Amino acid sequence: MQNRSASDEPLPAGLDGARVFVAGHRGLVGSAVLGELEARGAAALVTRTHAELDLTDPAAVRCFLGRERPTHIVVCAARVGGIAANMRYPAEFARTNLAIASTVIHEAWRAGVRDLVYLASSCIYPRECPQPIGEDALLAGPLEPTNRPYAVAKIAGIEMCWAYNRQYGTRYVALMPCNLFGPRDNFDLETSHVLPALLRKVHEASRQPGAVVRAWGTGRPRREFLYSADMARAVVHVAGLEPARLAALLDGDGPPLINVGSGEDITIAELLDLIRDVVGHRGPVEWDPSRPDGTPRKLLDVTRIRALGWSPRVSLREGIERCYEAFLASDWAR
Ligand code: GFB
Repeated sequence: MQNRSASDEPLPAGLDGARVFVAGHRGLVGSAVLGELEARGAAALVTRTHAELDLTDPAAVRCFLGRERPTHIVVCAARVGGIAANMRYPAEFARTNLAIASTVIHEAWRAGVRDLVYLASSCIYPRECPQPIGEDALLAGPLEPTNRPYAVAKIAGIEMCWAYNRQYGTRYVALMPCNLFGPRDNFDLETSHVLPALLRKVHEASRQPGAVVRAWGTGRPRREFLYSADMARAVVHVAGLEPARLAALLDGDGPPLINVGSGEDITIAELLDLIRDVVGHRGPVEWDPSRPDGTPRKLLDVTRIRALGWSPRVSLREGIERCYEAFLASDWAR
């Protein structure tokens, strides 16, 4: 089962007759967005694999957009990873994400694409922020050092969306999701995010009596999680807003930012307990404080997306159950 989606919702009016390019359609979010659009009967969807189109190559992207002429672009493509990947590959995280933003946003405008949804992340906000974090916290303080190159690259993309809206009258919107998870997640233990990593560790320990689950850090940081299919519903909802509602959103003083989250966070230790419960693991757990905790907390203020009419449907427990099902059916479990 991949990306079971909320297909009972109609295609929003703003996407009637749209031709949507989903950039990064094989990733965690991009595959969910594609599934959601297909389930809602979107007629014209355009995709390219990484091998077919390099999104950091302006000439290739120009040629592709000129040929395919999408009306909407959803930018899910990115170089992403968990706390260890961010620390190990800072140059790639900075360079690739900057290049994707600068290429795709600029070429979208050149090709006359009026509507674009750009995905960033809650780690773009300052490390020490009043909680929950409102969209106005952008650039209000120093960033979390473990993911600063990634965050700066994503902030550059947000600023481009805003700048192009102001100078060229485009309607480019940036979504800030909390920590996402779901089918097609990365379960590699050194590069993944915490939820898939712990799901795999707990699964493997549950198959070997007495095996220890080794979790990183202190377990005390708090994180907010959202299931990928719910994120996809948010993307489709925002991409499909009627022009007047979108214009009202973009007319404000601040950047065209919208937080997307469940509205609740839990500690990493609580997350581990929940995962052990879903998997049925009773064995020992050890914490490795030599591994970084990262930011202490990043709970998003989701007032804006709620006011636009979106709310999540999948609870954290149900999401973990679905994700575990997908993991068991994947090559990662072999
Ligand atoms: O999900 P995660 O890797 O990244 O880690 P961030 C979240 C928390 O889980 C940290 C702890 O406190 C980790 O120390 N943790 C415990 C683990 N056990 C594990 C484990 O086995 N693997 C992993 N990966 N973590 C990322 C940013 O930050 O969040 C990205 O680096 C992005 O840029 C993403 O914004 C959403 O939540 O700390």
